[in-house]
Amino acid sequence: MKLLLSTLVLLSVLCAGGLAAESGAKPNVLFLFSDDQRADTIGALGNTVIRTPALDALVGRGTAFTRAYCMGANQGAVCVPSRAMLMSGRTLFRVNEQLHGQTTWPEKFAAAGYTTFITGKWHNGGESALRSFQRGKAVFLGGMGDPYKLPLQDIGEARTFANKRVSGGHSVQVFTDAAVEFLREQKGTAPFLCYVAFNAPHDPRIAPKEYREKFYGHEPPAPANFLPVHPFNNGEMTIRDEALAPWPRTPEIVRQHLADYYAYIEFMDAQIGRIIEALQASGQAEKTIVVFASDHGLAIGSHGLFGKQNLYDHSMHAPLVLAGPGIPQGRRSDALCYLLDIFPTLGALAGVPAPEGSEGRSLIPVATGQAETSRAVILTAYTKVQRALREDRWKLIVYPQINKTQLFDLKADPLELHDLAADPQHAEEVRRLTARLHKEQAEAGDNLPLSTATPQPAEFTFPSGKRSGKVKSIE
Ligand SMILES: [Ca+2]
Repeated sequence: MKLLLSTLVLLSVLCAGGLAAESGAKPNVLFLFSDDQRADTIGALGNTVIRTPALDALVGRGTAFTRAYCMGANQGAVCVPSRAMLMSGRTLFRVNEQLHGQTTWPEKFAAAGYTTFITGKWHNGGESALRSFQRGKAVFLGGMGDPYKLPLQDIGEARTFANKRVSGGHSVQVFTDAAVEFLREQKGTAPFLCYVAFNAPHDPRIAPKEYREKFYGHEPPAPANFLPVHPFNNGEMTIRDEALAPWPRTPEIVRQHLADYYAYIEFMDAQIGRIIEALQASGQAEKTIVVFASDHGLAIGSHGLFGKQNLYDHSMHAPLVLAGPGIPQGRRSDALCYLLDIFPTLGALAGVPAPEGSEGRSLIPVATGQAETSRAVILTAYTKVQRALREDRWKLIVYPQINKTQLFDLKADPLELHDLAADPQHAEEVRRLTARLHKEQAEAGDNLPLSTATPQPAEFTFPSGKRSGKVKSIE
């Protein structure tokens, strides 16, 4: 039965692909990318509090990849390497964060005849932005800040920057206006790649008041894996993102943060609805692959953490949905994958060859049921202080600076609450996964030792008294 289903799905996909091939047209790509959005914040994927009708509709007409991961970061601003990996298809230890000398996927789309356009957050240096897109409007080159006052740039046909003044609007709306304007110009003469990178729901989480008001007195519940304090020193306990709330964390303050976070996602969802409407009005919707993803997740109270500088699922797991020609409708895939697999997937659907060095794999075989798995394991890394390996069932996290290991049975304990590493019953699992982690590190070009002769103190004593009001900017 399963084989028959897979064959039917494959046939319908091949038919859709065949139609595109008959007309000689390459599919358009509308790529919607959010910032710091946990995978558990989409209504159609199981969140009963948040309202995300535009994303829900996308889930309904596409395939949701429910185990997509950011590979991690060599610095606190996890956004930067995540986006560099996305754009190049390269893995963490082989990507250059500014993409120096590394060809990007959008460059290859342009070379294949696509009109390429960017609006929103870039974050990987000006040179690579100009090289990667032919045109851009309201491009935010990097960092963060008040969404009503961001410095934005336009990229002209001559591939130079022109300053743009934000005229009082919210940046998420400004990016949406730019995308809508671009889509209105599209008449089907050339295929397009339209990349829209929102700076939401990244802090400062300033959604318009009417979105925030809906949650006043109706704050979302604290995460089920909420803790007042992380139980040990993970090597990055007091970085800027962690200092956004005082210690010990309380359910009340976490719920206030989540209210702003959910409001910001709902506001962004309304803007995504405007973009989808513009796509439909352009007459191009049938020929357009729509992608929605985020650069990584966020803790917001889970495990006593607030940022994304950790390797728990809430922080490295990201939402990923694809819909359009060549993508099965209304499907879920639990295949393990990386965000850096997105562009190789689009390349496979559009017949665009990979840039040199791209290591990502097309997700089409798992989406269509031709293959059960794409990757057997996911390696994640955070600076020199954390390494993790997840398989279908087991996950190992190692903290080399304190010689600590955690083992989670994700099947029984998806929230990563019960560390089994010290249980003699699971000693063999820890040995096996540690060996596999070493192997994956070697293949990825990561030479960090998993233990140290001079460990740091494992206890974490949180800063007491009034926290400092000024925190260093880390995206
Ligand atoms: Ca981010």
